[in-house]
Amino acid sequence: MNKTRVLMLATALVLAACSKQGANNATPTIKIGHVAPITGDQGHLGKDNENGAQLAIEELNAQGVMIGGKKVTFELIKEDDQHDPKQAPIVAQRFVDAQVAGVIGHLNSGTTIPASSIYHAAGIPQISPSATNPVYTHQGFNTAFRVIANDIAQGAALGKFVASQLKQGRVAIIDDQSAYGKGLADEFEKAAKANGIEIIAREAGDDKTTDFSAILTKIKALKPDMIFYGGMDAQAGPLASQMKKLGITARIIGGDGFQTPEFIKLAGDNAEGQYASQPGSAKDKMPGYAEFDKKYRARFNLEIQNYAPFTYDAVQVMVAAMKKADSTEPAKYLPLLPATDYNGVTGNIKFDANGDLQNGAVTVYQVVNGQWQSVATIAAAAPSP
Ligand code: ABU
Repeated sequence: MNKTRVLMLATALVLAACSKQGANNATPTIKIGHVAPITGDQGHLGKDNENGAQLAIEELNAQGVMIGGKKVTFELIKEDDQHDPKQAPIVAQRFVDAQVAGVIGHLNSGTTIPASSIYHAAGIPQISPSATNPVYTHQGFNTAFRVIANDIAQGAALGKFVASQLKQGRVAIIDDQSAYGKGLADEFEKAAKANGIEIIAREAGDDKTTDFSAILTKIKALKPDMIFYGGMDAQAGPLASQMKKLGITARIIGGDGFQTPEFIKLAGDNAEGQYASQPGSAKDKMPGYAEFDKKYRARFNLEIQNYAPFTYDAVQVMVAAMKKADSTEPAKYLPLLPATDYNGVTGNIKFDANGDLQNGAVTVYQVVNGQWQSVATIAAAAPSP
């Protein structure tokens, strides 16, 4: 072999070694899945969730997270399930195939529950920031967690509030037949009856209903003190307006699905005086809410709709477990998630044996002068069974 060939071979070997070393030192990219309805009538809520998760990912990447002796980069893989229970397992399988390290989502109980069995079978940790139906964490899946109080707590708090603070005795219930809307209405009905309230009607639309005139005409004849609505803001907004049009003066009360600026935008003046609850302390009492709100507005030029602080916390909780395990492998960090003790924007996050939030309070808000104002925070009821 002549001198030139020897030199070329040596150079090639050095380059190959350098490139191998480079690959070993390269910043690993860790995929975290996020899923919510990004299109359709809940798109504003889905985007809000996605933005909260995105903000957490950007901050973590800017801080530089060391795991397994390497600086890792997180990438949010974004999916849209259109709040469709049939679409959710398809999206879940896409995440499994993409080998995501964890999933933040889904937004809706009706999608979170069917998707959860796919994540469980694949051993992928799932943290929902917003799905509140108790079934999600009561299926015996060690992969299922949520960072928001469930509807056993929310229904109990609402029943107690209507009876003891508003002192309303005759309530009509309407729900949207979704896992969330019907589930919350069932929990409210139980709690209301236990607190001495008479449920004078139980009616249902679906999660696309925006014309409530037939249901409201029936209910009006029964002269309710209040109407409980189990569902989301895209339906609750028109419901409030149609009540006014029919001359129904009873107030609406419901859960987190419509405790949003979007409800006020849709209902306009008819939002005034209506009530809705939100799991957690009052927003102005959440430890990191004001700072988060500032960062969120600066980054997205939007106001928070609802669960963005919860998705932000969900990402942080997942990454905290990875850091503690010094691994982003689901099998290695999943066992550390149940021991989470994380002080987030929304408060302290600890899970019970089911993966539900421990000690989750519920706050009831009322629209006053076109803004949601907190009127009562009700401590968590008994822990979920
Ligand atoms: N928690 C209300 C909205 C999401 C859901 O549970 O379906």
